[in-house]
Amino acid sequence: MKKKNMSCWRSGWIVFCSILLIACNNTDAQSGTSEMQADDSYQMVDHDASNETRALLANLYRIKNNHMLFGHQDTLAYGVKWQGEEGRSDIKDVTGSFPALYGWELGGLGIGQEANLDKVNFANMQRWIKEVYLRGGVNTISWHMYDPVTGHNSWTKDASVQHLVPGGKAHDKFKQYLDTFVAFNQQLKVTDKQGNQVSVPIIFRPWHEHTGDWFWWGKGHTAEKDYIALWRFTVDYLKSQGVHNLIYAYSPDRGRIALDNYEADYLYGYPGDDYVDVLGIDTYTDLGRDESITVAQQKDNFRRTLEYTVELANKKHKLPAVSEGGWDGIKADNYWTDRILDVVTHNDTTRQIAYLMVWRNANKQRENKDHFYAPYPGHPSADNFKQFYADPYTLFEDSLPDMYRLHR
Ligand code: BMA
Repeated sequence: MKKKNMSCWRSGWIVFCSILLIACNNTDAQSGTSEMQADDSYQMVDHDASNETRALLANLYRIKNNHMLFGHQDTLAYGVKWQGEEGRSDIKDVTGSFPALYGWELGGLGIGQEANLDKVNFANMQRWIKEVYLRGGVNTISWHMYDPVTGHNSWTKDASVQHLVPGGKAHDKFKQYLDTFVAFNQQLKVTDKQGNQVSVPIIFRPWHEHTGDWFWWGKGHTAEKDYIALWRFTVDYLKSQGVHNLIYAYSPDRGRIALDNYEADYLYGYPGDDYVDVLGIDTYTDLGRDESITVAQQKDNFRRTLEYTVELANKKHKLPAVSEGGWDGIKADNYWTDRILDVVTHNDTTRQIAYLMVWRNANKQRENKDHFYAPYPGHPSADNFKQFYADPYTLFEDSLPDMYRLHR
């Protein structure tokens, strides 16, 4: 168990649960609805979302004012200096705990590959997703989809989205791509401790970074209305196929959002409040990449990014998150406490960010490049990361409450 202030966490949780119990009893008495609907300040995209999926979102909301889940992409699949070792993660190697949030990537699924674009076998991914759930962790999935029209990978500027949306010439083909996810998702079923069959809840983050122009669904070569139609169709289609374990995360890229025009830039392509559960932001820009400005300026920009995202999320009754980001190579020894913790805990607004996920630790032997966003044993920021881990504000898997049940 994480050596942080667990007693404080527990007592806070007990107080919260007591309040919730009263609220639930009232709700039950008045309307006959279940405890899952006790919080009515937001509506889920999927009105038929499973109880576990509802509970996950509700628990993220409840946690977000006091804690932030830390996430890492591909953490179980490989690390900077290892691959193919079950139960290993660079985060666990450094802290003793797995991260609270696990990112996974589907690129290659639509074209029938056995492994994704980063050579992560899909069957292994499914097994890990289920293991994570049973351990109490949270899973999130992105999709660098190959272009169904041209066959090119995501990083093309082909104007294809217009052909995928309803009425487009490749619409049926696009549905087949989505069907590969439906089939993938059908395998994400586990038997929980009570003996129930559960579809593992997933924070699904399609069509990310569309404010940039590097993906074929990005700004510049995709009309805004087509992007919106693409997103809405994706959601409507998945629901129509009986998929009810998803929380939908929107995640534009901060690099193409002007801080002075944040809301308008952020909402470019926004599919509407009925289609989004999480207001995410992908930011590398604020977290080290932009070395042309001082550290103080970057931190100030990050603070503003967080504040604007949280404020907008609160206005729209959505969950705010840093859906993806970090600094390739982590080139500051005090990175975790200085560049991240110090800013996310800056004030009552920034503190409301629900989770922050850093990108993957590419395996050097396999990919022949330095490309990592989390520390590993021996990295100069590893000790600093232990401080980040020990801070009561950050949540790793070993300090998560049960995320899949509303606590009575
Ligand atoms: C990018 C890089 C690529 C990778 C892609 C999908 O940010 O990490 O190497 O293929 O994400 O995971």
